[in-house]
Amino acid sequence: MALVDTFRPVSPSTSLGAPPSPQREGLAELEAWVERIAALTQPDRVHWVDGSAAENAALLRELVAEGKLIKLNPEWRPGSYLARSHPGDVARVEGRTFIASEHEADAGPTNNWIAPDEIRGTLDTLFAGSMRGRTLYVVPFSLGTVGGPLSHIGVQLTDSAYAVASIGMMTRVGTDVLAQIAEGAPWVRTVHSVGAPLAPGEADAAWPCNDEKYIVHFPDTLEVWSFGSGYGGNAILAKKCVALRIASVIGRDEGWLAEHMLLIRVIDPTGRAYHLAAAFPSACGKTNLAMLRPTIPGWRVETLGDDIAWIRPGADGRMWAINPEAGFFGVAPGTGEATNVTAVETLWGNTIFTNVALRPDGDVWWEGLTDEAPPRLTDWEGNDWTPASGRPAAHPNSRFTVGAAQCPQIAADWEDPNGVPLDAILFGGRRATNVPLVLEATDWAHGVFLGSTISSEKTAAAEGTVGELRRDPFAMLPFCGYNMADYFGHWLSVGERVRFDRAPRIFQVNWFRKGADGRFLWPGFGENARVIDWIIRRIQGTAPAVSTPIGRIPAPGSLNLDGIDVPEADLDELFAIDKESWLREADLTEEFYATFGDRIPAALTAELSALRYRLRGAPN
Ligand code: GTP
Ligand code: SPV
Ligand code: MN
Repeated sequence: MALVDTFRPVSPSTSLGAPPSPQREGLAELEAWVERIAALTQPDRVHWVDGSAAENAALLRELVAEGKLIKLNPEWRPGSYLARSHPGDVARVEGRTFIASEHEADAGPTNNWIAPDEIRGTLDTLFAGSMRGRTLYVVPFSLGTVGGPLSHIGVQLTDSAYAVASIGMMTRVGTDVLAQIAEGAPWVRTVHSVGAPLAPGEADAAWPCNDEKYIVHFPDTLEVWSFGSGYGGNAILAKKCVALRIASVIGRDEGWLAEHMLLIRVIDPTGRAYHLAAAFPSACGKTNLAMLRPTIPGWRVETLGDDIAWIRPGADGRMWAINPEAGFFGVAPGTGEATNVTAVETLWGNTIFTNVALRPDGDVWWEGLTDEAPPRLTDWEGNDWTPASGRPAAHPNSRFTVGAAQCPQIAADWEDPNGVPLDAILFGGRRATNVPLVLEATDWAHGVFLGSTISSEKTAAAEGTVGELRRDPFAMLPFCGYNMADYFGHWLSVGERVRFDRAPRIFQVNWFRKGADGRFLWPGFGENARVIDWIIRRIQGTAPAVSTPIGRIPAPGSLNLDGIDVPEADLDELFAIDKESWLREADLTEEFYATFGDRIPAALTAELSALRYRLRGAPN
């Protein structure tokens, strides 16, 4: 079939007419690179992805025919599919993620550094013949609208059709990106192989992958090489690898910020609109807040993005942000009518689900979709399941992939290439203790200090022990492509390029504080609108706050609690600031900063000293 033939929709002599030589050079470089990688990986076929609906439909048909996707019952879930991964390939592999900068110090202590020369040799060996028996797909993608002033383009070479279908939803893919390359636009090179070559006649696995995994970034040459995994951020390289790790390096050099942040527009009861970006670590509530349905009357939220924001100081002295992605790759468990009805509505169809459970009627289910589990399911590994099975039916990091346009509350102008001006930036994490529900920074440097000290309990989004507390500054620990201390300094310097009275205000939030009995003290989800309401009234200058040693918190009575029942004792605990614990946090921050040696900006060590001074002087 046409799909598996070598197919070049844009060639210098045909679709683009007869371009002058720079244009021909742009494509020639791409073609030469594709040929080089094909010679290394030895695929049976090369397919240039044009991004058309017909091509996507053919890909999905082929994936179903090969047993790699299960077509869901169109009566319940039209145009939707279920993929079941290999049980050893279910999340990002942070231990196998490397930054191959020339100098080790440029990767910094929070990244796994590897010498570029050494790893190039390893990759050459791993990728040699790795696509045998498979198709090499050439996927040109744009992060941000094609040609937008804040957009960047790249090409992913991959032997996974599942990855191609996913990238098609998560980014803008197709021939108009090739036209940009032809015109000489710079582009990021990414190569991905599941690392499972097929001998002639050998049957394929439903989820081909390799036990050995490498996710390698070359920040000096803007390249990514990923081997062995087909899952999420390991395989959709435009997402974490390019839009965060590589883009953070480009942003450092060009004066902007690539951030692990959701982006929303909040409209108050008078109709005034505000734009908020919020950085929470993986599986800590970005998608949920991005799709917030406020429980307080008169407020509305429009979704702009749920995972990544690119932020740049504008000529007007404000900070402008775009969501570079075109879809959502969201956590399924915990997404239900009661928690995130917007997500549930978004997933009505045209969705690829990965590692959720299958219902006997051909629809999907996961923990939290409904209060009660169906009596009989097939679990994410393909085994029979009943509520008595004693294990989750869906993997804790099971996900949905869906186009952003399907979100019922997506902002009408979500694709505006200029983005939106930011009014506030929020930092958060999962903290059972210490961190209050909401806290306002006193100024930009204090806000950067708050961002740099974020810690959070580990979640299932990456391999490792769930629940363990770790530092996750700016929610960027796994995603910053260079030395994190330099990144803190970059935040400080970008802040100097906005007008002091137009800089976004910075807040820290924590939906996850728990009582002594282990239950969440704050109802969360839609009720988080009450915290947003306070934040916006702070920006308007109408909500009172009280100063504490760690920042400003709502003055008693200033948080709108009409219509919910949060016991007075819980409220006290939500905002309790224990001096001794905070002095211990300050010690831990000092230890953390020390890992960077003298690269930590002086403004941040000054913030730490000031915090200790206030804590020691404050009455208990
Ligand atoms: P990534 O896609 O991995 O970056 O995750 P995310 O930050 O988008 O997290 P998401 O919104 O998918 O939420 C992850 C989990 O946190 C889900 O199980 C949610 O139900 C839960 N969660 C989200 N918001 C809240 C909240 O306000 N309170 C509580 N208790 N849980 C929440
Ligand atoms: C995250 O882990 O922050 C995600 C999922 O958004 S992945 O794309 O796999 O990184
Ligand atoms: Mn994320």
